[in-house]
Amino acid sequence: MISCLTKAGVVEGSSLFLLGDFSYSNPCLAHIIEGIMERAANRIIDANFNRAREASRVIEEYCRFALNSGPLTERAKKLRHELSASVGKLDAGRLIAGRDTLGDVGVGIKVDKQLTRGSLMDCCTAGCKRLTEALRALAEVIRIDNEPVAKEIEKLRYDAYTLEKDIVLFSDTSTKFKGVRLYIVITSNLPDEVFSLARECAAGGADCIQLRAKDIEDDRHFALAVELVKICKDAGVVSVINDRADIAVAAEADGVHLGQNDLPVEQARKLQLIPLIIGKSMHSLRQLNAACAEKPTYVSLGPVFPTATKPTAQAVGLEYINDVTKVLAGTGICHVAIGGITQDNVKEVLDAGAESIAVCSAVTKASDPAAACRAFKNKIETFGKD
Ligand code: TZP
Ligand code: MG
Repeated sequence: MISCLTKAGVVEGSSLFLLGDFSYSNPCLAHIIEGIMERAANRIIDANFNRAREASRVIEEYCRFALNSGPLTERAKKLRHELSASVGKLDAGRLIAGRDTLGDVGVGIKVDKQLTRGSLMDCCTAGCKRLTEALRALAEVIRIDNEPVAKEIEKLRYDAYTLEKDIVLFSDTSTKFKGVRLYIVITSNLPDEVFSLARECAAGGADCIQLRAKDIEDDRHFALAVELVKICKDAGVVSVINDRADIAVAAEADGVHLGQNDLPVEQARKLQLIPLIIGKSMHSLRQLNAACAEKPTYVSLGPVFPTATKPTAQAVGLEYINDVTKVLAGTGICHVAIGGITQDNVKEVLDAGAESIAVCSAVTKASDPAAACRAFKNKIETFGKD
């Protein structure tokens, strides 16, 4: 099967030492060496096929059970199946015949920290590294005898790199956003007002604060964003900038919130220097598929009720919240319900299936914004426990 392997063979442990391109005077010896090298190649293919399959299964389980992301799970699964299909084109009998786990000299060899796994993400990262290493080893050895299959394996290696990147971006941003239950939108372009509100909301337990500054020059907008991000970072609160991906990136905010007429999610993502939380407004079921296809970190659903903060927008109602949150379950995309939410109606919104609540005027126009945040947070956190 792998005849050319013998050309540069160095066979240890069998008392045969050969270097260079030999023409064997003894056909019997040549035949033996050829067999030994073919077996070695089959062992490498068998071991790395198993390694790659197992690694892709770890990745798939992480996407499925930790990230709860259907699309990423599907990609990991597809990669595993394509790998099996490619290796399935080789001679399975020879591969398994070469297996010698007990005689494998590499089994007991360990290096420091090799097995360090501090989190599920570490398991996934280790799986991604192992997968691409195994795919590289597979392609190298398979190429000796079967260039078309080697090419398929190489393509899978590039798919694996892209999958790893998408998992890290998704994992980083959605993990950060998953902790957000109370999201405060500060609609103002006045520095003193923005900063004092941000401090009070952070003190009151807001998990995320969005700067929604309209009618403002870029330089002033940027300065507002920088200070807001600082306040949020100091308080351990997620910071989001409305409308402007460029300002969000330049101010090193955690995220940007995009409306239907803002930059598309994909283009905003291209600007990121670190994984950027990307939110997208969704006002109707009709926009659901398009919004999901863009793979934002979260979508905002609203306005749930009519609101003076966005007077031209049509209220979507509680049934819509119920419908959309059901569809979003299993996509890995988070959501916040927004629009006209007060302490009197927040329970209805949670009842309808919302897990996170975004509030503007009921907090920012309250006489004590920190106390208003505290009251909202308490209602959200105790929901379903009474
Ligand atoms: N998007 C949909 S409704 C809304 C936005 C920005 C405004 C929410 O403000 P409020 O005062 O909480 O109704
Ligand atoms: Mg906008």
